[in-house]
Amino acid sequence: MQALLDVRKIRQDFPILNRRLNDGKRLVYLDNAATTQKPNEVIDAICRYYSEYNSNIHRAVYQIAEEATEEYEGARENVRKFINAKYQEEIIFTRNTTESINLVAYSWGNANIKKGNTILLTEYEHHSNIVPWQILCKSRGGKIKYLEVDEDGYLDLEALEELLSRKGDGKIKLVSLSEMSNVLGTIFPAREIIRIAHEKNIPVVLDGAQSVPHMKTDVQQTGCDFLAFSAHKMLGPTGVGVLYVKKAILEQMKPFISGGDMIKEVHKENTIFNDLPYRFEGGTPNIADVIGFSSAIKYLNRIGMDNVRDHELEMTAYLLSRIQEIKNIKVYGPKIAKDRGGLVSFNIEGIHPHDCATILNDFGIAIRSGHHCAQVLMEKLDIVASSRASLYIYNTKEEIDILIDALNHARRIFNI
Ligand code: 7TS
Repeated sequence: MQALLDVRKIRQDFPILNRRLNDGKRLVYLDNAATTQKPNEVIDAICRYYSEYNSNIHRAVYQIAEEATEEYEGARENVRKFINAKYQEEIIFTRNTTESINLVAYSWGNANIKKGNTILLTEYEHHSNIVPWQILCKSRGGKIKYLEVDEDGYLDLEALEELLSRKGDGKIKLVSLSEMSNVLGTIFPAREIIRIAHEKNIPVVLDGAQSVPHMKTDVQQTGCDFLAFSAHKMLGPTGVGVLYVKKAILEQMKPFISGGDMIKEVHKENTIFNDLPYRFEGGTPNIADVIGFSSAIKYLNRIGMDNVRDHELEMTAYLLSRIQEIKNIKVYGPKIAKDRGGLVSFNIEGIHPHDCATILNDFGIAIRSGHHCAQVLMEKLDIVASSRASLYIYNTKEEIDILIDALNHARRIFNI
């Protein structure tokens, strides 16, 4: 079968993949769910901004400031197209997924959550989709309910429908969930979940931190009301996130960060806020990295998000089948590759995940170990930590083989 992506060619675009570690071992980077590597194009775009047209945006009339504004706003248009949003005004640049969700919790939440209202999350959420809601509910007198995830890493949509049908005191006012779990790897049926919620007029926040980088996103098709994601998990720089909000909802929301750039007029006693989306981007934004992110999107568009997904599916199927050859291993999440994104979390009985990651490091392999900012899920799984290997467009089957050999080596060290 012909390879889906020209991975050899792609790898040449990522200078860090030439890095040698520990007596010349090649870096095997398998921590893409934490952050991905950056291609030359992204690094160059950031360099070009600082060396050719560094200036502040949205204010000056001189040429380089106009160039910077044009590139920054061009990035917004690229993001809009990438997720198929209807209007540019619906795209807000933040620092990361965490800030995007905090913006929703603060701005939408404070206006809409009242005493006794319930927010529905799931048990597999990242802390950034739990803590802002806890803080909101503490101050507003709201409650949080968690939709259970089953042993194989799936949600029960009938249980969801039942919960969302509750009337009176326990009525659910908002659903906020991740489209793909950063621990289980499960891809959840966002479109179906949103359809069920919308039947009851309940808005949905989608945490797209793990899904947007790995598959085609179409906010008009899924119908989500809010979508949060981070540039750094999709070849872009750190320090840039996106919040998409449906225009009709955004128009009703109050600003989150206030000060310069988000205003039209300021007087001693009152302020007239700027138009959308600038009203939600107070202060000088991360101009260089937004421009870098725009390059990352162009890079992904050139590859094609369907090809990204197909490549990861092939790699995930291979990783899943090979990792299960290892004795005494417990793999979390769905057994079927197509229900997953490109990550696999696991524990080998008798080896602490941190020891496992440390031994793998001797082989030049980078994986994450720990609670993955998902301690509610860890409690559910009755573990404190796991190891996790996560893939992207530049990973190969050879790298998976290196991982499996290293895991077997770890087993031998521990006599397991
Ligand atoms: N939501 C999910 C599902 C995530 O996986 C992460 C980051 C976030 C939100 C927060 O993103 P941030 O850009 O604001 O930090 N997940 C991980 C991870 O799994 N390992 O490191 C970061």
